[in-house]
Amino acid sequence: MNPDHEDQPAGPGTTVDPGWVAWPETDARRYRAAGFWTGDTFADLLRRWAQQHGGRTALVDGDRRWTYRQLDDAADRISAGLRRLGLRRGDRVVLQLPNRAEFVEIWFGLQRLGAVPVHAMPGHRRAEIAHLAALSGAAGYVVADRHARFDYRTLATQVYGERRTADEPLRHVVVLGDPADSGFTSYSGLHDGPPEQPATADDDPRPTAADLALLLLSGGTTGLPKLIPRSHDDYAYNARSGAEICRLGPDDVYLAVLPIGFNFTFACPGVLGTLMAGGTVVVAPNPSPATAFRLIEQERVTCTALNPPLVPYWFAEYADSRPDLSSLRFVQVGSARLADELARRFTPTLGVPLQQVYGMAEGLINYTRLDDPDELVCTTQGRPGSPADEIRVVDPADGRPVPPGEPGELHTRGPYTLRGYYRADASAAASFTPDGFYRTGDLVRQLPSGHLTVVGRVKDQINRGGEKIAATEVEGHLLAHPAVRQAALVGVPDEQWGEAPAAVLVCAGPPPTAAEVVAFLRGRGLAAYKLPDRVECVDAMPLTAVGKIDKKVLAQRLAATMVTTGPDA
Ligand code: J2J
Repeated sequence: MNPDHEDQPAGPGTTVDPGWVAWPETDARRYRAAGFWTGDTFADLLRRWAQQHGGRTALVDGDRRWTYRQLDDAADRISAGLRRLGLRRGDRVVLQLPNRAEFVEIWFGLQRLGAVPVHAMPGHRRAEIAHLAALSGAAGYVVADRHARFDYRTLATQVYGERRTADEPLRHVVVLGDPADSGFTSYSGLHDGPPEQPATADDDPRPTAADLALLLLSGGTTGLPKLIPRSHDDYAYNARSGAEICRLGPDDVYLAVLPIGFNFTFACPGVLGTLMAGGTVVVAPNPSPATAFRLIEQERVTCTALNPPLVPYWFAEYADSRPDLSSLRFVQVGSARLADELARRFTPTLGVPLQQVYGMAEGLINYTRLDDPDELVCTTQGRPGSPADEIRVVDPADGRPVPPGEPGELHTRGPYTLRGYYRADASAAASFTPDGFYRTGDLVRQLPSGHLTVVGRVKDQINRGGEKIAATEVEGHLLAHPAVRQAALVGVPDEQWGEAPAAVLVCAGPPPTAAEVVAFLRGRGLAAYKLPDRVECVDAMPLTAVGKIDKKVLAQRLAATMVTTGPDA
């Protein structure tokens, strides 16, 4: 706990970055007084963990291991290297690395510099990265050389070309691995330099815990995806509350299976929560169940987090290879709705307790508790992680609370839920109520115990097994096709992903084939998970009473003409 933290003012003006909306001072005071916000920055936290747990293992990646002291030392070196390069406190840096321990090293290196990591996913391509870089005004971009048969240096060259002459130029690209002839900075060069910070005339004051610590990408509903500002205070609490709920301690070993920069993997309680508890983080180089099982046995992993599509693969691989999973205390499943039927089979099949997690990068995280009765664990997506999380379940039409137990839209406010998007335009205000509740766009029912069941969605988003697709973003790209006059992206049921995107188009002249549409979207630099699995051309769109494209009707029509591949087909 930082003894000065009570004196730190919150609100605009305290941060070097005016792009985000801080909590009102009255709430900030309350969160500090209750001990939720401790006044520690991530740079301070890592230093303290190194003092407390120095020789213990913090990180494992293949046969490479980092003690807490080594991780702390790496953060110093990287911070000094980034500073030599010309990066400064407050600079935003897009971080796009696969599951490698270096993600954690550089994340803390950026924190030590006071720079702000912007979490990108490995699947993101030019459209997403250029948008992230522009919206955040990123000065830096960190990539791996190659991963999963994709050359990130080519992507970085494109983005750098677009952004280097912008008002807020992208100045530096760092490559983990071989920069080849890209001309970019090599990560090892940064890492292997002296740990001393070169003193400069403009030596920046240290960031405070009320400052912006990182930016996460929202799933998006309208327009282009937005950036979520997270402060040190709020994000550290996000991880700590998760660690307390999961009772993490120094003997815990967390396996990062999902992308490490995903909020779920990184801080719920994930990587940060495990480090806070003095435990060990093991990085899985790929999400396959065979890899996970091998690492669980080798490293005696105690907990991990999955998305629902992985669950049947775990069942199948378990039946085949019968691994020893006895070290696992629990497995978290979240990011999309886990079918009750799979939830019920989870523990009988794998012999491991299940924890459902329903969270969002915007803040609120719900967890089923480790001692909850089976019925709650198998049919709900948990209850809020903090006693200070405020929940309202309302009629989306008028915002009035629905009767207890009835479905309604979830609105929430609390010590780790944002009050506004980063550098948001006026349309983003619609995501919040006048009294600062975030409108999640999720339809839930709340039980008397406080547990929430996710029953649907009012936002125009498709959840492809945990990967979120903002329909309007893809529609914008579809409309750029010369033959397309109208476009709608809708979610259709999918056996593997739960839900998958389908595009419905009204075209002028001969309609493009599905393959042409997908190639066109790829050419525009869209991530593969956003590409429609199905493309249908129609003469006219069904319209609602107010003249909008009726996506409910479209979804019904698509479902009615689904190609069934089951035994009854
Ligand atoms: C149904 N829908 C869910 C669940 C998320 C932990 C866990 C997940 C995320 C995440 C996260 C769901 N059942 N169990 O950041 O820290 C849908 C909801 C929600 C949206 C948020 C974390 N868990 N969802 O998924 O920002 O629609 O965060 O509003 O990517 O995912 O997506 P995202």
